[in-house]
Amino acid sequence: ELRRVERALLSVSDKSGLIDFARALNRLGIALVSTGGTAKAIAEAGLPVTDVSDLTGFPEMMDGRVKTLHPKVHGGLLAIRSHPEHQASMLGHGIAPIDLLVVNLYPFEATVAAGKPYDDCIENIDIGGPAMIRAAAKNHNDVAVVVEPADYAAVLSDLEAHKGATTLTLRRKLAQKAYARTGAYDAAISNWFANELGDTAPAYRALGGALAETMRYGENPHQWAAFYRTPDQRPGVATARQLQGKQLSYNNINDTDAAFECVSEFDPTISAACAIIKHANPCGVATGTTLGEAYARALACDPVSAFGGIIAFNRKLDGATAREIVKILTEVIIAPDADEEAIAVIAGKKNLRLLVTGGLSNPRASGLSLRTVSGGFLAQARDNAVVDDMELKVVTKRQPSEAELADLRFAFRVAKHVKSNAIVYVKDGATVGIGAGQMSRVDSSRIAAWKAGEAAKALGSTESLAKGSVVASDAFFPFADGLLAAAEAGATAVIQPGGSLRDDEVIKAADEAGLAMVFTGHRHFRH
Ligand code: 93A
Repeated sequence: ELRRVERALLSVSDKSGLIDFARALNRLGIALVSTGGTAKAIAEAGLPVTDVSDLTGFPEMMDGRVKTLHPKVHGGLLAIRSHPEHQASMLGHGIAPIDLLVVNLYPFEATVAAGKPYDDCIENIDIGGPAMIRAAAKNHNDVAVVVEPADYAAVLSDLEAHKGATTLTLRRKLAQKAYARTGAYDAAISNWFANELGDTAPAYRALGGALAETMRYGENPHQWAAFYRTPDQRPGVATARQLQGKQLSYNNINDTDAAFECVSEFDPTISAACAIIKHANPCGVATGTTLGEAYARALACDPVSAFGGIIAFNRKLDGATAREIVKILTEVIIAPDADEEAIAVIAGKKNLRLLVTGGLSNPRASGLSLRTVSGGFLAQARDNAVVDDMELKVVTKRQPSEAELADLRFAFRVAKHVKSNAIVYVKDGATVGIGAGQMSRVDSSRIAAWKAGEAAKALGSTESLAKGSVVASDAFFPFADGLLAAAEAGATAVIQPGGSLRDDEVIKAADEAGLAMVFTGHRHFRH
């Protein structure tokens, strides 16, 4: 599997490290063939080099567009050395083997990045380079291919260690890199074209998505946007059937997903459930014996924020509930199904979108969660942890009552769907105060408590809804302050992951305040 290198072809735009590498190849007795600029640089360094046009018998022509695209080059790269017919073809046509190919491509990406005009970008699309790279990589059993200066050292040490030969292990690795390079190069060209055309599809094809629709705009009107569907066919916003209403916007789809993923946490055989979402955060989540009751209780948590919200249900939408919903402005309703009466009621609101999914999203299903960062993207497993599967540990002197425990579970289930720092107050299977997205946990605690007071006022009550509630925190309380804010607001029991350095302090504070507290051992950050 060792292959002696007799002849190398070098054709590089990035000439860094070239001369040292060429000199080392020459010292190993390797003959050098090269294209215009590369040959010139090598010759100027005093090294012997053959011009590729002497090899092909053709001048480099058409502004260099055609210089290496010739059977003398491609035959020399592609011929299987041990193949009698390939051997015969080489002999018959005067083709000499090329055992090492050193190419780096016209700087297309850099030309685009420099904001150069259209024609310059086009001229920097390398054709001959990728053709040679792909040919050599295909024939890696006989040929080594180097696509960036960073690999010169590894190739030299292989050659030096094996008396001017390369190992199959190295050639394979180089072939893999070669195709990665040509793949990325073509993707860059395609993305550039897409950008020129205002087409958004190719940028995300790599993620396995198929373009479902382009939207009028993204999160803001100056941002383009499109929706892609992945092969993952879980019931949800991507697979739902829209029965009526305007086209969903970018923000609608994002919020509808948040709403449906949240409500899907609630087993429809146990109770009806409703989640109302604004800006991807729940402003009310509740269970009930009927959807109508669940909706009314979810709405009561924060009726001001719920205006213009998105509503998700875990059961088939009925007419009575639909009649309640249309009393205030709502953007989207999503449910596993809707009965005829509900459909007829919603039909009276032309713009209101009604989506049916055919089922719920399994909260335990695995999946992928993605987000972009500058210059890349982050991928992680879907948060499919469910509080019912967690081992809850009571850490206080007081045990939570059955009713408290049920509410604690409910609260932690909701907290999973609230942006961190998340604090959720719950009473009798309904949220009564939600604090979302604060940089400090104690601020989220205070906001949630304040909202519980506001919700009470809206109901004409002077006693905060947080009185006699339980509270969930998506991550541990680092200090006792957040917990004490919750106790002060009237919470009687707490659920949180635990695991703070100051757990002892926090538990002591809970005991002193007469709270019951359970640890889940699981965190539900959501950013
Ligand atoms: O214009 S090309 O697509 N046509 C070709 O036949 C060809 N062969 C090599 N570009 C071609 N190349 C590229 O030229 C190489 O990939 C390399 O980037 C560049 C080296 O040119 P020079 O040696 O003249 O600096």
